[in-house]
Amino acid sequence: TRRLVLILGDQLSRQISALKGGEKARDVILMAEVAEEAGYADHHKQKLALVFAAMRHFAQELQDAGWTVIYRELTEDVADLQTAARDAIAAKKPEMLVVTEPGEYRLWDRMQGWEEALGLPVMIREDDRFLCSHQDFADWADGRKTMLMEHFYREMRKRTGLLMDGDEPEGGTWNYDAENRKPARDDLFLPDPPEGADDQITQDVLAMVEDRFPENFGKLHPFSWQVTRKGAEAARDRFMQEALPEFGRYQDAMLTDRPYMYHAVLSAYLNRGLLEPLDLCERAEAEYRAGRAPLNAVEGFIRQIIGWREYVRGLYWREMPDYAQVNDLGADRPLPDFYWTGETEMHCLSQAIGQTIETAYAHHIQRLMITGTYALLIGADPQAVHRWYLGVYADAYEWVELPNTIGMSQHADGGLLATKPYAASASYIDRMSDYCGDCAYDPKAKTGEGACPWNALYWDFIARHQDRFARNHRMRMVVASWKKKSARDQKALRKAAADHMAALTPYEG
Ligand code: FAD
Ligand code: DLZ
Ligand code: SF4
Repeated sequence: TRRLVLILGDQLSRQISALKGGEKARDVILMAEVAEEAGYADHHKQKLALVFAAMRHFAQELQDAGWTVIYRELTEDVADLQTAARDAIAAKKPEMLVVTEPGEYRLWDRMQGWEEALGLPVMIREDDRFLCSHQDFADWADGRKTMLMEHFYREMRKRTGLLMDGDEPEGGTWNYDAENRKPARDDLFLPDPPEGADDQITQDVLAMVEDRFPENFGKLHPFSWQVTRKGAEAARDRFMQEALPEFGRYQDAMLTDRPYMYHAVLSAYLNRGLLEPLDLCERAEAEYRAGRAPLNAVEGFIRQIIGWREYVRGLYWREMPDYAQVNDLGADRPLPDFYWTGETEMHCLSQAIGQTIETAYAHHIQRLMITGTYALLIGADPQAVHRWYLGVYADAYEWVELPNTIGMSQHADGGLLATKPYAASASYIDRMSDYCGDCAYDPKAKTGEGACPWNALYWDFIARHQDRFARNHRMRMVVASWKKKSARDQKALRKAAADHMAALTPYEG
């Protein structure tokens, strides 16, 4: 049977399930840059350039390997993937369309209508790049009262055998997070920032993005992303050597103008098929076994990948489509305009947003505890927060972004993913970063001239939701502290928060 094999922009692997059983002499591969995919979010300019440059390099690689590839460039103005498929079917007359399931529900839902619309059998194959299949996740989750990540993670450790000592976890403990919360000093020796690709294909794509997406989020240059498997592997190797040993200790730390710290900066490659999760974990484990990286670093890294990454994907597919609409705290404020400009006196936010504009990257704690927590405290509409995160990061795909945003960071899912909201006041930021030292505000002052707005916002958030949080055993103490405050202090805090929120300029993009 002659097949048309559709490969999506985040499936750039020769091992992708859609290609299994394919024959070069018989089948045709389709890859397409289309308006709908480019337009479903306010994608960061660097994200668009990375998607298209990596797609074009991969198409080239397939052609060099002897495949027939139809490649549609964005300038051909193809509306959507279905149209691209229809055109290819008309030209090549295949008997069947094969595709690996898309990562995002939106596209999966569309594909359910393709057989009828395209008039041929459409085979949607499972995406076996993940270590936990939909069925595996269902087997784990069904009948459980709570779906805690930590429990899932232990199962995944046992199943993969990563960092296991027989049936026991290496070192005797499953999770070394307690060792991974060191604040950083600004005299730390940090690895150099990544260098990007600079070949002709990439240059062409950069020019196209500049031309066609001038109003999109973020800056296009400098473009510091790799666009091939080879480049991604070099970035991977560099991480293992230079950053992994300190990854754990400083995992939660933040420093002014040091966007990458000791983080991997590999999610954008993993999520596109340029790297494989198990390979990354095995290499990290080998660094530990060889005595080059400590257990807390390697365990922490492996947990992010076989734990969090697989867990949020399982949850996403289990809970969609309803999950996209949850808003358990009834939050409805628009995001302030400084999420698009970085222009705010709050140094923590100007740093996290500023580097997002510059690099299409922020590490986990910046996403969770700076831009995420601030949005949570002001009661921002989870949909608006979701749209922002889906656009602004080079690694953003809904299957991973949505649970992290709606669940972990905005607590909009009623505590399904995280048992307590990630709320924090200035003292947390002051402890974990050097941001407060260079700030116009005083992190220690609660109210009054020059007081850090986070303090009043924090208490106002607790006050707004006190009845709900009083029922949460992890939040009860905080509610009790709020209740112990004098009426005068409570009033002053709530007024400071209200004044701050009233002064925000809503984004009207
Ligand atoms: P490292 O910190 O070095 O971690 C190593 C790897 O572990 C990452 O490459 C990533 O693949 C994986 N990982 C780490 N944390 C998570 C997590 N919470 N969920 C899933 N995988 C994880 N990650 C995305 O890949 N895409 C997103 O769109 C995305 N959106 C997020 C939105 C919010 C609000 C938050 C709080 C987190 C989000 N994350 C997202 C998770 C995490 O922040 C990024 O994976 C991480 O910052 C990527 O940088 P890194 O490669 O340097 O990661
Ligand atoms: C992110 C993205 C963008 C911007 N453009 C394309 C595209 O033009 N063609 C394509 O096949 N894929 C693109 N992608 C990645 C897709 O959004 C991704 O494949 C789906 O959302 C499913 O995860
Ligand atoms: Fe952020 Fe407040 Fe610290 Fe300034 S003082 S950096 S606003 S936490």
